[in-house]
Amino acid sequence: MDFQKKLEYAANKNKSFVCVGLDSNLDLIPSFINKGKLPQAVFNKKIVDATADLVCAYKPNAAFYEQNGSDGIAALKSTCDYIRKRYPEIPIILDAKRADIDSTNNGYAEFAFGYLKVDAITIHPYLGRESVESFLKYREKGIFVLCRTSNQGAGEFQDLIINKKPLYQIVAENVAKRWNKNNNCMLVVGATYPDELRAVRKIVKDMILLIPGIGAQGGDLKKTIYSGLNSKKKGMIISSSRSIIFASKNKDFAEKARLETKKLAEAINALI
Ligand code: OMP
Repeated sequence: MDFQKKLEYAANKNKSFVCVGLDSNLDLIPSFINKGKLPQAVFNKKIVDATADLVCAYKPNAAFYEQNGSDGIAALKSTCDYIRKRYPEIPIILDAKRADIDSTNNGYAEFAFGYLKVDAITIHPYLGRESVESFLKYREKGIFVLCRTSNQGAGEFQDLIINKKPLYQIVAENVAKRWNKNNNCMLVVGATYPDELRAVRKIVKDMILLIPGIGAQGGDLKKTIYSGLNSKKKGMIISSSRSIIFASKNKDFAEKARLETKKLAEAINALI
């Protein structure tokens, strides 16, 4: 099943727009888990078991695994395998923000789609369409292109006016018009900038938007939902990491993660 179909199925089944970000920083996971083998994988599996009926996707961020070398990569692989086997209906988005010249991208894509077997990846657009063909050619995968990011300094480049338009809007236009030949492109827009989110939504109409920034980064949920929904009242993946997975550092961490996920999913559904 291709990424978008899988996403739609999981979102409908679980009635959820919520993606749980598996940003399982080894320094922040409960100390009683941290002592065993591949603690990040042990932690993730418990979070996944507690939330799998409440989400539309999972998004592990590669940074938190790479920082721990081979054990981190093994934990990431073990997490992806676990989700794929136990919850095959739920798509995995690898947050890796890759993109380089073509030959290098083949290596990145092979790691994500060949080795980890994830359903989607995040990439940045800076090198242009020709270079990211190595990702776009995977028709059945989701390719999330950074468009307007959630960080404070996002505007330094992304808001620069070129031909009377901010750069992030040109990214949205190009991805929609020139990059999306295989209908597998999507955009990343931060919840911390609802006005920019609305502007992107006007450009891409029905395209799926990955929207991080709710929770720890303080994005406004109501403004995000009203700005991000498409004409079918769909088209959003609302991703939150720390406020869910680190809701408790005690034995009840998975239970608390479930509560936070449920709270967010219900709050979103109440606004639609
Ligand atoms: P929390 O702030 O803990 O919910 O984590 C946000 C996650 O989303 C992190 O993994 C970030 O790397 C990622 N993210 C952003 O925070 N801002 C962006 O603009 C884009 C992303 C992303 O691509 O997911």
